[in-house]
Amino acid sequence: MERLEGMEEEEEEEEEEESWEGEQEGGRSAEASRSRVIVHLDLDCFYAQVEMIRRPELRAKPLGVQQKSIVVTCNYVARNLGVRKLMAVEEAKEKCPHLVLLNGEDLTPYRETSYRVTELLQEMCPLVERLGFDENFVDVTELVEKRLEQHEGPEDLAVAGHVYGNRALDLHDGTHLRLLVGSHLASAFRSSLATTLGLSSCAGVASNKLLAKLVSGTFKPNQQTLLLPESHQDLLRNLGGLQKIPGIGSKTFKRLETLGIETVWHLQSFPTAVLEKELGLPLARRLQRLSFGEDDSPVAPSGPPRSLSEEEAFKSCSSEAQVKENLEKLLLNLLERLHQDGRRPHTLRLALRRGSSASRRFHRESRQCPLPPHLLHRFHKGDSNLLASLLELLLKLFRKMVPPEVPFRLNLLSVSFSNLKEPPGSTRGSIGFYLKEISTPHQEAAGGHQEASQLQAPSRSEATKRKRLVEEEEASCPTSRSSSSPEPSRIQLPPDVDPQTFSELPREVQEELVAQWRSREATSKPLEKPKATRRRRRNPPRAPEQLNTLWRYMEPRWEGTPGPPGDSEEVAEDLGTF
Ligand code: DCP
Ligand code: MG
Ligand code: MG
Repeated sequence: MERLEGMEEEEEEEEEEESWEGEQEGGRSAEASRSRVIVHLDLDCFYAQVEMIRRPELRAKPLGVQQKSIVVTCNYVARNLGVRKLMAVEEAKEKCPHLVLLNGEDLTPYRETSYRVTELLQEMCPLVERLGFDENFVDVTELVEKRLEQHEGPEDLAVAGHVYGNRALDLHDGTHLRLLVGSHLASAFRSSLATTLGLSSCAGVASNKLLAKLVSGTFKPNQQTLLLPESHQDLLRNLGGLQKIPGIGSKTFKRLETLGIETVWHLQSFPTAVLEKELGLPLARRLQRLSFGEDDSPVAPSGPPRSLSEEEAFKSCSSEAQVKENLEKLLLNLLERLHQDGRRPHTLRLALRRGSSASRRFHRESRQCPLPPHLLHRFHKGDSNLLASLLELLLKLFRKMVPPEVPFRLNLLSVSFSNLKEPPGSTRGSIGFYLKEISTPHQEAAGGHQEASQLQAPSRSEATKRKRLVEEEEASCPTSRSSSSPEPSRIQLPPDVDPQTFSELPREVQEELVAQWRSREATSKPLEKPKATRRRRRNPPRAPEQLNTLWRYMEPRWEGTPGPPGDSEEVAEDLGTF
């Protein structure tokens, strides 16, 4: 399949722009954001690193990852020989005749590694937000504060990595001190990624997401950079094009260009009143704030992906038979991924792009529909008709965009499943599963159900995930508190439940559990043994002391950790049932 995530970033640039700006509205106040410490991590030559892990004998060779006729990335050996990211294969081979090219059209290994990176970071700090495949933001503000409290100052007075502009730190300045500790944390994150997953990365440490992202690539590869407030303006003015600022996509860039604004300095010094008149007050203000490096957007912890998509680009696709063939291929891949994910989609979406390569940008059209109820229960059962039914739905969506009698020429098709939910009765996301898993070793051994690894005390990451499951459960099924429900503290707990754990659960969850146990008693049916999920197999529980030294900076603080974004954010365009 084609480089989906990268392409999405490119194609939906305006969308990304919206979301970056949108986040600012709900953000913290500018005052609070000044005191934050944010780390941005970006993996080095990501796809090429994944390939080098799979084939270590290629490490010392110039290596490129090819999708269609483009080298989407290459290792640093190749970069030293003149090969660049997104170079045409032909040109790359001219620059470097010995370039080894691997096909990178199957994104599975990159996707898997990407999630392992985020999971590992989440084990070290709960506030991790994914950005694309190879980037993560980590809000380390609280870890820094804790560290400073514990040691009454930084443990090590030397900055880890570089300081942008080579400025000296003033250790009497609280902001400098916090950033200094942030640099130690960033270094620990990077070491952990290197030792655990064998991946090298770059990091930026600054007081907000925008600046951390902008500074992280200053020294590459495998290096990190701290940005002091005194250097904000230098960094911004040295950026070059305005498009380097995340949040300024092509469309906005063009609008600014027509006003004669081409650099950060132009934008900063452009009369605000004129900008407001031209672009409207909210956009004008946001853009000018971005140009000064102001960004209040919080690091929003990422949950599992909200949708799964696959797409295929081609030179031309102009018959229904070709469309069908491509859709079937995409569906097969998606069904395999859905099977591994374990959730069920409730919305199906088809996107296409027409015309020549010149009109590629911003010309995606899409239609989506809810999946009819009779199809929902056929997911994950190896139902051979499922594929045919989904294909039929997709063709109907297709015909809404391309009427039968109209000739067409497409260069991209994309299918996505969204509004993903745990299937009813799944123990994976249920609170029953949560309690079962954190039962004591003694109780589990007596029950004899759990695998050996699960008999150990849960690692913090596992516990955090379970906590999230509870939060998801709470979010998705708000239980109206019944006045007749019993006081949970007075009920008789089943033998496999740890009373301490139970007492710490929110009241609503306790009540729901009680209801679940009652119905279990009524039917005398034991709780199902939870299925091991792929995510969990990929990241088996580890004892906290095995994780890394960052544990000493932390105390449990799961209470404030929001769960994955809810489905309420999904807006399904109901095209009626088919
Ligand atoms: N990617 C893609 N298509 C794009 C951009 C990126 O397929 N248009 C993929 C390939 C990259 C990965 O995304 O390996 C991450 O993108 P980066 O821009 O971070 O590039 P790299 O990680 O490869 O290199 P660097 O070391 O410069 O970060
Ligand atoms: Mg990268
Ligand atoms: Mg990147």
